[in-house]
Amino acid sequence: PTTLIPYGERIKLHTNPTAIKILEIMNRKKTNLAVSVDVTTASEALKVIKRVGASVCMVKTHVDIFEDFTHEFTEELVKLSKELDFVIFEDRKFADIGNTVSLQYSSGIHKISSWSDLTNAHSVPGPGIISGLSKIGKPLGRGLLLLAEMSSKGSLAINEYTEKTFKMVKETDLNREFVIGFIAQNRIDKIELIKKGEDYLILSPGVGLSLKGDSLGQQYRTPYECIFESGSDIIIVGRGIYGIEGDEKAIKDEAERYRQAGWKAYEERLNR
Ligand code: S5P
Repeated sequence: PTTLIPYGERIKLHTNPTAIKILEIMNRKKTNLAVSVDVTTASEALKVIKRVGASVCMVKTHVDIFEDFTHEFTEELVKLSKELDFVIFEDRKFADIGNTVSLQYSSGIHKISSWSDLTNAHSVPGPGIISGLSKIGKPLGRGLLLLAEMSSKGSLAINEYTEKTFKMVKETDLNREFVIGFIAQNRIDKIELIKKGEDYLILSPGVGLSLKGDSLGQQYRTPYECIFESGSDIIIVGRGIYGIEGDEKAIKDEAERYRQAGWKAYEERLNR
């Protein structure tokens, strides 16, 4: 199965430039950690990114949270992504018809497609959402993840919904030219795809080393549970890292602690 193949050897199974870039960075920096920077100002986000950048393969944003969003922020973010070697993932969770999402992706205040390597979408509208986003993102070498499962309590994205999301991708984007993986809690590409040279990236949010949950339905698992037990490829950590009490160094150290935990779980998985 995919989970026994090193990240570096999975590069050749992809053609999408963003998928290749992610796996190359993971391999080079020995990290399967993505940090989610859900703070309310762009200036605070940049501070966090500078502290965690060395430990991550990916920085995830919700730019619609920022009170002070400007394109100077995205320019600075792109610059940092090159200097510190990570990909940018705007967690936009598109959920509309193809025509609308293509406009939301390319236009408006945020112009997400112009700076974000990766974004994501719900499968609820059907395959048109993939086509709409692909029209904009594919020519730019961007990647898309579909949400097949969620970390929150009571999520409706389970069982048949999850399976149908996976099938939708297989049927809509035959050669994985744009959809490079899924947000999921488990390895959902259970079929022995790898034999056919097919590979998807599984990214799991809801990760904490000591956090157990919040009052709004979030549920956490450890890096070990995600990577070793569930076969996920990348852990997404938000409050567990940027929310840590302490000085500047505390965030940097915490990111490094999660990187090590995630990488150790991956190495154990390979040697299983
Ligand atoms: O199912 C999901 C999907 C996502 S992308 N559950 C999630 O929590 N997320 C996102 O991951 C969420 O929007 C947030 O940005 C991050 C988790 O943050 P944390 O602070 O709970 O680690």
